[in-house]
Amino acid sequence: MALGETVIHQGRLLKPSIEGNNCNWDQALDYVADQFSEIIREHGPQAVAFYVSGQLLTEDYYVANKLMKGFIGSSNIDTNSRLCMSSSVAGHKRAFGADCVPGCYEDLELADLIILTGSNLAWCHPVLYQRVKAAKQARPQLKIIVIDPRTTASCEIADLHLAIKPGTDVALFNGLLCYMAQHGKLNQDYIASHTEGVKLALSSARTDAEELLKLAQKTELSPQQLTAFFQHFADTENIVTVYSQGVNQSTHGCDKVNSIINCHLATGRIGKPGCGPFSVTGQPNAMGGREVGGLANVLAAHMDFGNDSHHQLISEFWQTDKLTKAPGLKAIEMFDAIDQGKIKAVWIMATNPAVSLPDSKKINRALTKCPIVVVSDCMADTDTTRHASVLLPVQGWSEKSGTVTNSERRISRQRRLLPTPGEGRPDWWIISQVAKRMGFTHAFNYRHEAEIFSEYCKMTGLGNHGQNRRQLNLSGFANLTAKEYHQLTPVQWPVISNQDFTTNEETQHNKRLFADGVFSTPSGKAQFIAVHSQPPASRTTVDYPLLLNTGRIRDQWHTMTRSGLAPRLSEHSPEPFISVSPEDASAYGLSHHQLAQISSPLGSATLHVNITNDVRQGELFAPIHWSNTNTSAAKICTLIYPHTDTLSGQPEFKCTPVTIKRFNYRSEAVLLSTDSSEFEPELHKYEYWSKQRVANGYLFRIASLLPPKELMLQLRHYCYRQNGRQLNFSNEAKEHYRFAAISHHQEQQQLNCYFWVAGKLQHQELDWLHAIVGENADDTVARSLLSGSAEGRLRAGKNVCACKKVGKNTICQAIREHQLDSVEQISTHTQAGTGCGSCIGEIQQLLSEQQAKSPAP
Ligand SMILES: Nc1nc2c(c(=O)[nH]1)N[C@H]1C(S)=C(S)[C@@H](COP(=O)(O)OP(=O)(O)OC[C@H]3O[C@@H](n4cnc5c(=O)[nH]c(N)nc54)[C@H](O)[C@@H]3O)O[C@H]1N2
Ligand SMILES: Nc1nc2c(c(=O)[nH]1)N[C@H]1C(S)=C(S)[C@@H](COP(=O)(O)OP(=O)(O)OC[C@H]3O[C@@H](n4cnc5c(=O)[nH]c(N)nc54)[C@H](O)[C@@H]3O)O[C@H]1N2
Ligand SMILES: [Mo]
Repeated sequence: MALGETVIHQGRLLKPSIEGNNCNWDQALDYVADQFSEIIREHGPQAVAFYVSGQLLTEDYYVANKLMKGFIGSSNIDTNSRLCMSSSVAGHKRAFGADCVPGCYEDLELADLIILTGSNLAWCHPVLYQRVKAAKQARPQLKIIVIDPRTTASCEIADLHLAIKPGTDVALFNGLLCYMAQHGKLNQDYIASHTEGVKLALSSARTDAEELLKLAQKTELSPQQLTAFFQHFADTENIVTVYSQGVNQSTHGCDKVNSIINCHLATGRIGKPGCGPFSVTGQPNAMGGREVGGLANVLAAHMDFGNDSHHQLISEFWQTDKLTKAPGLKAIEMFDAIDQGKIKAVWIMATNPAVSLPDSKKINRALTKCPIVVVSDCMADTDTTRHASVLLPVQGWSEKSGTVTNSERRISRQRRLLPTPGEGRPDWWIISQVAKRMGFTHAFNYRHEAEIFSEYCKMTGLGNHGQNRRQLNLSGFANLTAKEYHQLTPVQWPVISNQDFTTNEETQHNKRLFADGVFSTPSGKAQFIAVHSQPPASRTTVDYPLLLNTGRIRDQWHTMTRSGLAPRLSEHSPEPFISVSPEDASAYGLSHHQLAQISSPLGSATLHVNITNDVRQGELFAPIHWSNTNTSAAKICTLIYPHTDTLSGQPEFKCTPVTIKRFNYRSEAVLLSTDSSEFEPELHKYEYWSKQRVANGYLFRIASLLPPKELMLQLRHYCYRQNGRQLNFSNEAKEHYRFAAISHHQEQQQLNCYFWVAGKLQHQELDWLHAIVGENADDTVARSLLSGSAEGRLRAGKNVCACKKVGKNTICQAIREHQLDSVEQISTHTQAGTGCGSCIGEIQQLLSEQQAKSPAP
């Protein structure tokens, strides 16, 4: 709902450039093609790489993969999906013989038990979550179990929350498998007819997790909790286990995935309505990328390295003799090779690795050293574009056109809605242009994305029959006309004949895979994988006794290059924070909202302390979103070790040993400005700063070792240059200094610049500041600025509902004044929660707080 605020021209990359100098497209494309060709000539195809992303469209992805694997003749194309889904990919392939999600979203509505493990669905898949919530409201017998070391917003609808010890999921699911076996709950018919390997899997599970008390110790759950979980599973027919990064992003991510799949296979809970293991994908097109070969270890269209027939089919189809024969470097290995100088040119598309890959210092060093760094992005200034030797402006969402695939194998069209600012071009066009200039004209002569799509669909049909049948089959689309492509409505694959996309949804046969119990393995049987729990790669030590977990917050997307543009989205969590349990806070002498420094042996970050019971003692949680473009030191990947799962290559992002200490400063400031260009170059002087987009400008927070008066003098130095009438307020005794510059603008007073310096500011009480920069600085505003406390309409408080812009104080006041006692009533009175609904948990919490303060008579 906030996308509208992000499709703005501000901050966009508008022109191609080489080494910082603007150029035209021909120059840029020639340069990239020449540099890549020259490096390949001199050092071979292994000396170049593409690092791509689940935010490319399928057509972009297909062309990038075709160029690298098919024509450059190297497999060094990997994607940020390596950080996201690769453990699920490997887990699926081990169990099913192919990377397939068996079920569909409807299964969530048909299930009687949904297990959410390592998934904060409420914040990360809010639309799906609303669907689950509505299903539960309609059918209260639908039970929800959340397995997550943290208490998350998803726990709002949970009947049971298992705050598991991080990394012990394999033991938990092995325990479940043992319980099912002990209680005669295995589906012996299904096991016998459709699976292989149960004996080994069971014996491994038994040595790992048979004894309840030991399992309780291992997982740090109580025997009662464990039994409750096992019994729910045993007693319920239709179960879906939804999993995401708490499972995948682990040094034993694949084992975690297979431990879940084992339980579904052992009980036959797969391939039928309301059942199945369900990996929910992260990015809009992480699934599409997996299908067209975006990962370094697979070929396009679910064909495999090492399969001669696949190799021949693709070579003939693409008319190439250069098709690569062996897997390439996975993301972490790829950046190691760049760091070691083995890769001399890298092209980064639609991802921001300087922020999102572990061990940021190494990534920055690698990108600094690498002779040619081409970056295709829609935004001008990111941590990664800062390293670019060539910058290529692309079309972003709303401007680009193509297809994406979601978690339930559903392909949808993404259509062009808005004109592209500047000279942005589609990613597929840029790649094809470079390919042609490298001499591969015949294979990259695309005029329209529809041509690429139908070529890819044809490819999925190659040799796809009989014994060699692959699930991923889009042959039904092979002869799609441009008009049909344009009008395509969302459809699940496989699409084998054109009836698959012309018949209506209800009669479609492709909703679920493996319904016939036939899998994509050589024997046609699903494979149990014997797994045994193992501790995460890095363990706490005396110096680094706490475990750092990282993940997402409700209102930001990844590295914030786009979501950070929307003022209302940054109000939910305006600053980077670290969640700490009350026990640890007191042990480490930390207070709420104070700054703290968190360190691992690789680096450190400075964040605001958020004391909360939501994290377990000994564990910390920090969001992944902030970068060097919007904070001094909150890029959390700086601390994270590049330990990976040996099979999938996926890094362990959720389990880093760290330590924490309070960060002492002498002064703090907030600074509001409509135009921050004068001020930003000076920010590096301050020990801590963060930058937040607010309506009509920016809000900076600063902490410094300078005394307050000194900090005030420095800030005033920049702010004096701002237009308008200048107002100074100071209280020397309290060391509080406030300053405002207000100008006349079309009959109105407008606030251009404001700061407030003190030894310590009460940030929680400053939410009202977000709304006033660039706004009509009427008497209410001026008085508030002067006194430093919100008056009148400024009292609405922190935005709780981002969609309808309803503040915390407005909600609390409505509860008190109208004696409201349900979220529905609050929504009716204030409109809060009537947008996307992802704030309903918070509204419920506010209601409970208010009720606790003044219980109903
Ligand atoms: N708002 C928002 N939504 C997003 C994104 C975003 O940036 N912002 N990004 C999208 C992307 S690309 C992705 S991949 C998805 C990710 O979606 P999720 O996977 O749901 O999100 P995360 O916050 O990364 O992690 C999920 C949970 O795993 C828990 N966890 C940590 N360690 C363990 C463990 O050992 N075991 C278990 N069982 N749980 C553990 C964490 O505490 C966390 O609550 O979100 C997508 N949706
Ligand atoms: N510590 C920690 N680190 C993590 C994670 C974690 O849980 N913890 N999660 C990991 C996961 S699951 C993921 S998916 C990654 C995400 O990490 P990234 O992929 O690095 O994050 P984004 O901010 O989505 O980067 C996308 C970039 O592409 C640009 N862009 C947007 N649209 C387009 C387009 O159409 N074309 C092009 N060429 N560019 C475009 C954006 O401006 C932005 O710069 O982070 C990973 N890193
Ligand atoms: Mo992701």
